[in-house]
Amino acid sequence: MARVSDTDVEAPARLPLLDVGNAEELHTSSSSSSGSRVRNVVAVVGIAGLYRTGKSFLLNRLLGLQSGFEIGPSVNPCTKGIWIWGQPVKLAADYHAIFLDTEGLGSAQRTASCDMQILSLCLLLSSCFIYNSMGAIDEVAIDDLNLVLNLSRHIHAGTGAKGSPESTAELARYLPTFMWVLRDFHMKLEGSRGEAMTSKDYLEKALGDAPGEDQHNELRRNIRELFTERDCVTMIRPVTDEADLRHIERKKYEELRPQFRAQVEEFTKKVYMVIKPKQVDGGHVSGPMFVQLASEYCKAINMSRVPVIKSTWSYLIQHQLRESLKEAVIRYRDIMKDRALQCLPMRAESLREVHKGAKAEALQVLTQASLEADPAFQEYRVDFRNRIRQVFEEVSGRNNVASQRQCQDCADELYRRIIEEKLQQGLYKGPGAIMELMQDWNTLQQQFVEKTYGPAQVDVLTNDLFPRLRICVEKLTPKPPERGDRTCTFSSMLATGWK
Ligand SMILES: Nc1nc2c(ncn2[C@@H]2O[C@H](COP(=O)(O)OP(=O)(O)OP(=O)(O)O)[C@@H](O)[C@H]2O)c(=O)[nH]1
Ligand SMILES: [Mg+2]
Repeated sequence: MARVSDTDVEAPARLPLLDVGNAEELHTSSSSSSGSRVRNVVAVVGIAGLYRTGKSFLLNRLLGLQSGFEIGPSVNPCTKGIWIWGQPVKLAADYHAIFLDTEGLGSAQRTASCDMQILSLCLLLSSCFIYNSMGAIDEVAIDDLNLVLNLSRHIHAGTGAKGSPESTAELARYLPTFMWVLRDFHMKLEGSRGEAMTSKDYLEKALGDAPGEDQHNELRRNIRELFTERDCVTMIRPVTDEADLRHIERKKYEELRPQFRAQVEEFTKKVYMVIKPKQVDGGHVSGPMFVQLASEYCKAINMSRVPVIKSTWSYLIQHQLRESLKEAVIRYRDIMKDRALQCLPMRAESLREVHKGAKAEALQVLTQASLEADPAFQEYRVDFRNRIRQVFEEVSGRNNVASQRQCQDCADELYRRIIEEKLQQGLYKGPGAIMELMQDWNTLQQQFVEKTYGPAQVDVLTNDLFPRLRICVEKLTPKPPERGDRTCTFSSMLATGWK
């Protein structure tokens, strides 16, 4: 089973994701960017429930810790806003789980509307939602969860036509797996005829319609319809002694009641089994998108708007794709700068190789948010191709200029040193003059090819050096005295011999 991650052991353990201000407005905390350290896909485990019911303690146990998220010993609410565990748990190479601890619901310090916002946000952000409550699932417990009944008034899926009422089923598509944890549960799980029952059977039974309880049945139906993937676990009290219970984090895990530990381990196993990547509309949510999502939902809530999942998500996808495209082009540019621009001139094939490598690395940046399945991705892919083509053409152009300069300088230097000086000193003479010139030309050509790179090589050779050679040959060739007696011309020379 996965345990506390090795992604960033230096990271502070718990960090605020969302603060609740004095006017109960929501702020995304600056340290929330910790979530964006995970570039890949995330699973999000969120816990919510009434205040002072051991939520933070339980979340710590999911992380294999006795103290992690803050646990308070008094009656005063302890967790405020929404907190994130700063060290994501690695589930696979490119897949991490992040954990959200939320402020308890129902405290005297908050209004029902603020509770609703915290619950909505936790539901919207999680892929596995743990609902924590004390004791059995009775009418009180169902009542306590009645906030869920109002959920569709506080969140819109945004799938239906504008203005048309939204069905519970539409919203359910966007809701996480639901795990109801019953704390201090000491009853025996058995059916009416004494048959053994699993905790899931118990949940299903408790959520079934009861005759003559129309109002509660509506709540039950709502819970059933909203959370189609659901399960339940029960736990006894972790310790029997009240004083120990108050400072539970000070006790060693091994000192907790064995049955409680077995139940916690069963619960942990279940959570890690049902945990799944956070998805919206089939698109996976990456760390940075998760932080953005939290921020956009907060903005909507603060502006007294109802967060609309679908439009927030498409806005975020566009935003993320724009960011990924920008980063990908920067990565391509940086690689081309380091591996090409610093080394100009280069052979055209070498430049193409560098381009291929840079493009592959940049493509990884473009796809790291795992949004390839989104229809908008193709558009950005085309844009990416065009932009890197532009950069490549720019680098190729600079390679041409650098190559031209290098080839020209080299051609001038070699020609002056190997041929021109000898020509001026009249050292090519007699019948062997042309032959000697051709030997020097071979040396020049060999050195030129060794010392120069890039696309201008052939151009300088054919359009600069060859004409110079032709002029030399013509200078050294005596004028043909008679028609038909052409001892040596440039073209006959090419036919006879030099490479
Ligand atoms: N009865 C009981 N108390 C528990 C259990 N687990 C933890 N506690 C105690 O409950 C108190 C609150 O624990 P927390 O984990 O801070 O509870 P919380 O739900 O996160 O509290 P808020 O953040 O204030 O909503 C502490 O004194 C814990 O020792 C449990 O299973 N049963
Ligand atoms: Mg807490």
